[in-house]
Amino acid sequence: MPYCNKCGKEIPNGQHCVDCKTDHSISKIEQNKNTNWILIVGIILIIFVALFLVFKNANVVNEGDFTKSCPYECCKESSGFLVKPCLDLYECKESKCIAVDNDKDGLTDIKEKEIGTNPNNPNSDNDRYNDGVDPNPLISNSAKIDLVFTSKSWDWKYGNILLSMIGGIIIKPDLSIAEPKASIKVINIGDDHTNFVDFNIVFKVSNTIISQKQIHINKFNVGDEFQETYTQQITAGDVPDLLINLVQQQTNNWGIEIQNLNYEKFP
Ligand SMILES: [Ca+2]
Ligand SMILES: [Ca+2]
Ligand SMILES: [Ca+2]
Repeated sequence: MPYCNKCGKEIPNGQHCVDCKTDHSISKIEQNKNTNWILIVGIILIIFVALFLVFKNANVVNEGDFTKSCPYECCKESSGFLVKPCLDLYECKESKCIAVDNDKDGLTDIKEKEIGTNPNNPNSDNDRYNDGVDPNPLISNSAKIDLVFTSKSWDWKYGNILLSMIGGIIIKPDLSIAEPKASIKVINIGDDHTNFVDFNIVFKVSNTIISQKQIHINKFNVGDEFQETYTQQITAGDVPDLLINLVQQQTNNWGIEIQNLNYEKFP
């Protein structure tokens, strides 16, 4: 039986294609052809859109590998995968996002922002302890030395004063003419130790320094107490003639003082 392209079907013998009662404007075959084209164009469009999205999301494409997306929490440039960065204040370490500790003081930058310490300074309050171990990282720890006299005395040896000189001239300069004595108590009432405490005990007569002792204490912890009694032998040769005369006339005018107290301090 003859086939009519216009009708899209066979026509009985004796009839002609022109006799088809079908609308011949678009045959079924042409309709099928058009449908196929629409499908092909649609698929191509979908492929283009998919490729566009893939390349848009890739920040850096590694040489020789354009498709491997990062299967981990993060991937660095040299990882062999597409770069996948971490959030701000985190860094990629062994494919994991780890919070940054820029100044390496044991506190992350996130934590330092939270508590107000400086993420770029390991010791925000400039004391002995870094932020990560400092119980008060914004308040400087420091020793505070309290030093008091518990007693003072000055033992004049009047007999020796008389024996040590004749007519205002010292004849026995090694003779002890006085023995001042000072008992002190030192306490660290601060919140940090100090590696040293230095001070002088100064012995005076009529405001003239006639002798002094230099005291040094090694490491002194918080709450430590130190008590000591210091004596100083003063010989006739230690003091000028004038002072000996003064001592003979005014022996009560003496004084013992602490001077130049120094220890480790932090701002
Ligand atoms: Ca830190
Ligand atoms: Ca810090
Ligand atoms: Ca500190």
